[in-house]
Amino acid sequence: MSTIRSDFPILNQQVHGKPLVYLDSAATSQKPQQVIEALARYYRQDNANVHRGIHALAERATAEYEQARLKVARFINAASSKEIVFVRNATEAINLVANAWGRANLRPGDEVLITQMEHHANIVPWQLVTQATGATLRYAPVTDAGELDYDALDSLLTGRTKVFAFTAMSNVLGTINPVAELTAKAHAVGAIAVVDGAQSVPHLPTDVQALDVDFLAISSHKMLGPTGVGALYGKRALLDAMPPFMGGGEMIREVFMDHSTWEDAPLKFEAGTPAIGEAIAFGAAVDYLDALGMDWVHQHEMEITHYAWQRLSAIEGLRIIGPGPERRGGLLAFTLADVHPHDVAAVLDMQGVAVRAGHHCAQPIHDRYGIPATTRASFYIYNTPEEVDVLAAALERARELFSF
Ligand code: C6P
Repeated sequence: MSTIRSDFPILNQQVHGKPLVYLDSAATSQKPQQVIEALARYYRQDNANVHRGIHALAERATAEYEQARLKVARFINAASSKEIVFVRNATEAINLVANAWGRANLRPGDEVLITQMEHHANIVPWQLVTQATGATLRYAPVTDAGELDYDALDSLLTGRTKVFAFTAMSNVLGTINPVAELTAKAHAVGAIAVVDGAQSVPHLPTDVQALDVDFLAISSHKMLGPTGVGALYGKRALLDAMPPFMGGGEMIREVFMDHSTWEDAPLKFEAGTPAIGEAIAFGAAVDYLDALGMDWVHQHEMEITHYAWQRLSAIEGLRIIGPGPERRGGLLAFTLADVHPHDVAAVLDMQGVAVRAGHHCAQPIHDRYGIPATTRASFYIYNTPEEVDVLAAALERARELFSF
């Protein structure tokens, strides 16, 4: 653990006179030296535009950019790197599918099914595309225990369903959804499965071929990589059949006055100059996680989460929302009596503990439980049980301060 922590220089600092305890990796993870160095090295040595120049720097930048695409493809076991589109983040990945696939395939009478536990990134793009196409948006409900309601889900998946879009892991409940099973249910009614992997890919082994998902959205910044880059995995046949989402340089084959023709996927979806250095550093983040092994990553988080569950459940007035620790990923969102989550987070911050408070861009799931907001602690490879002890002590301090 001390070797891992020494790779993250940012963790070694004091906040308000206390050692930083960073428990906000679900919002964005910290970056190891190796990733920071990959980004700096690119700008120091290789900076050039990709797929355009014929000089040495341009060739190096292009090779490294394409190498990063290959690393991401291997990380999720895609059949080919042509199935990886570099985008800005998971949000853009889902918008790409909703716009490119959705606008070409959805008609009045069709249905898009999402779930009540989605992040706004997997709600709003579907609201926009169903409004534009005349299709109908439906929601699969969530049980009191924070799981999908499978009976309701089965009745909502019908021959009218063209898209079933769901998160692999909720950023509020922590629920890990059975992606292969849900994908099979979508395919059984002829729908495509669009999976939001923003919270799962950084934390769990992912094999898109075994899961058989049609699309998977990924953010680099939640898995040790830089902001400004993410990936959309899409099955080759689907990407090939889709029209582009944005037009411009890089994505065309030929441009005439009255029409244009497109590059093959993935370039067809990468209009304009991409985040080159960030994509290369994303590749370095994948290398880092590969070296640790995703089974280890998951195991480590499970241990911390079980421990945190046990410590936090013992705090009077604290209510964790979502399923038990054996059915969730590495995060806990909770309420503390009727203290506003922002006040809880502010007290924790004074103890050096960084957590997130608010609706975490997932208002419908908070509405489901009749609460406007929660405080959320989220864990990653660099967190330790001792940090959970600091969190628990800081929450006890909050209890004293708000005297209940
Ligand atoms: N959730 C959180 O604090 P972007 O912003 O595009 O990188 O990721 C969007 C996104 C999509 N799906 C899920 C399940 C997510 O959790 C997120 C991002 C952060 O929970 C920031 S709002």
